[in-house]
Parts: sequence; C-alpha cells; structure tokens
Amino acid sequence: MTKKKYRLLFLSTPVGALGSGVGGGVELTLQNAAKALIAKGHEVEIVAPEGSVTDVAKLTQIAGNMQTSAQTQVGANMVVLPQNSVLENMWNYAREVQDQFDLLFNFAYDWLPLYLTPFFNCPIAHWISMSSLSPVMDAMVSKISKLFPDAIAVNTRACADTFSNGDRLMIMGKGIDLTQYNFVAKPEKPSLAWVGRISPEKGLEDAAEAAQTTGLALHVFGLIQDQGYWQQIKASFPNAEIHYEGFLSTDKLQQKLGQSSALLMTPRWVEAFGNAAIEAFACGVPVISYRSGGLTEIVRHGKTGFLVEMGSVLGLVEAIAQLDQIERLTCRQQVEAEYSLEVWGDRLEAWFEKLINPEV
Ligand code: HBI
Repeated sequence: MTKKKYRLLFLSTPVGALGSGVGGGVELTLQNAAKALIAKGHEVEIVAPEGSVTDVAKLTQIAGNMQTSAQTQVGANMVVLPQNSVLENMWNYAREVQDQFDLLFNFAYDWLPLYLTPFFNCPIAHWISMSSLSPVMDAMVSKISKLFPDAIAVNTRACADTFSNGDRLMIMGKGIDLTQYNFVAKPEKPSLAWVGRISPEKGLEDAAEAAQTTGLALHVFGLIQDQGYWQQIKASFPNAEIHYEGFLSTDKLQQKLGQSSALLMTPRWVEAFGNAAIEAFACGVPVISYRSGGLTEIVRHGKTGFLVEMGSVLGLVEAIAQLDQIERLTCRQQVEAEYSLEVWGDRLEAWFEKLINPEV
C-alpha cells in the first residue's frame, strides 16, 4: 500500500547557524535525514538560527541569542538559557505552525525541547546527538523517555548506555549520501587525517603525536573551536607535519579525505557516533580509533580499520604500521551495506510511523 507522505518540521541545533560548523556532526545528520526522507516523498522544512544556509529543504531562519554549548555544562544540575534565546524563539515558531505538520524532529541537545514535548499537540521526535554530559539533561531524557516511549533516538547503543534509562532510547544509526563520496583505491602518497571540532574532548594532541612519531603528514579538518588548545598542540609537537585544512563542505572534505592512508579518531569522551568514520569509509579510508563509544560499533577491527586502547598513542602508531592489512574497498562496502541514505531513510520513516500512528 502507498505509504502516507508526512509533513516534517526539523528544528536544528541552537548553538550555531546551520553550515557554520559550530553544530559539528549534528549539522550533517540533520541534512542527511532531510535528504533521506525527501527521497522517500516526505516534505521537510528546517528551522534554524539566523545566518543558516542549506540546499536540502525549505529553511526558516529564527533570530535570537545562541545557546550555551552543552560541552560547557558538563556535570551541570541547572539549565542555562540566554535572554531572547534562539532556542526559545525556534520553539515558539514551532508552537505557532505545529498544526501544519505531522511530526516535529528536534536536533537540539537541550533541556527545553524535551520539556516541551507534552505541551505540543504534534508528536515530537528527539535526536540526542551526544552521550550523557549533565545530570539536568539526563533527568529530562529519562522523564520524557518514560512519558513518550520511542520518542528519543541516539546514534549507537554505546551512546544510549551513557544515559540512566538508555534501554528506552531508540538506536537509529546514521546515513550519508554515498553519491557525494568518491572511492579512492590508492592515495598518491601516505598521510593521516583527523576530522572534528577542534576542542579538548576530541583529543587532537594524540593524533599530532602519532604524526610526529611516524613522520607522516597529518591533515586536520574542522572548525577551530578552542584556539588556545590548537596553539598548544602545535607548540607541543613542533616536529609534527600538521596541515590545517579548515572546515570544508562535504565535497571538498571528501576530495582530500580520500587521499589519506587512515583517519585517526582520538575521542577523549564517549564519542556518540563519529560521522567522520563513515565519511572516511565511503572514500575507502580505513579508520584507526580509540575503543570508545559508538566507534566500537562502526569500525571492524582488522577489516575496515583498527580499534586501539583509549588514550594509547603507541596503539595508534602500531595500527598505522599495519594499514597494508586493510583492503580499502571493504571500507566502502561496509558503508554501502549499513550507512546509506536509503537504509537510514527506511529506519527513520518506520520510527516516525510509530510516533504518528501509535498502536492504540
Ligand atoms: N550544545 N546546548 C547545546 N545544544 C546543542 O544542540 C549542541 C550543543 N553542543 C554541541 C552540539 N549540539 C553538536 O556539536 C553535537 O550535537 C554534534
């Protein structure tokens, strides 16, 4: 039977404009979710802070002051909201237009949208894009996951397990648009890559040390969120050949990423998912990662890369020496089988079906 076509309102992260890179991986997640669902015939409108840009769906920009990043609220038992908050204004807009939609899809890692769930007539799906960071956020995740079973999703089981009621969260995986990534069978010369927001919880210093030890060039992609941290890394590893490539569009990122011998992932926290890992695989680039969080469910040790002990630079160096064991095509094949937009779109659609037409 022909599936109903849904009208979906996506609400982006309030920490930065869509396309600025401040929102990190969740910007890619939101845009890929929109593409996956539009490809299946559903309508999507995106609500995001002023200054946002997107070419995947209709965009409504909302004014207001950016939200304090949750990384600065680790351990917090109080919620922080600026005056005239863009988050407050985005959800006021959602309240006004909710009757034009079948479902709201929230991408903010924030207390307010979760709290508002029972106040809306329209069902709300929440995408929790990071592992547990604060008790005040955990408590609201638990409360809403009890009130609205199936309303909250995370990327991986590892991420869900960092929350007190992780068993109530939906494990939704991730998807990328594979047509945007070109497979590179053999890079021109050996080099390493690192992708992510440049911020202490991402452990870039370990990748710099591995580059200095192996003498391989390290290409760094992503927004410099903490300038002091970045300067300190360069000062700590003066003999490492580090090339800062900036925060690039997917097309430019994949062009350069494909030339790497391996992507190093060095999270100092429970990495929710690591978009970069599946982007690297899509280009045929193996991933060498700390055995942390969602990455343990993505990297096939010895097949599509290596998982090494958390914080072990020596482990990274040893894995780099074994890269010729990895068949680069296997990396591409894993993404095609598990992380394509089609596979993810089916999963998202089934999830929304449950929230829009809950079995009575
Ligand atoms: N902090 N308060 C807040 N809200 C977000 O949506 C948010 C954040 N910090 C980081 C972030 N989102 C994204 O970079 C990650 O979800 C990927």
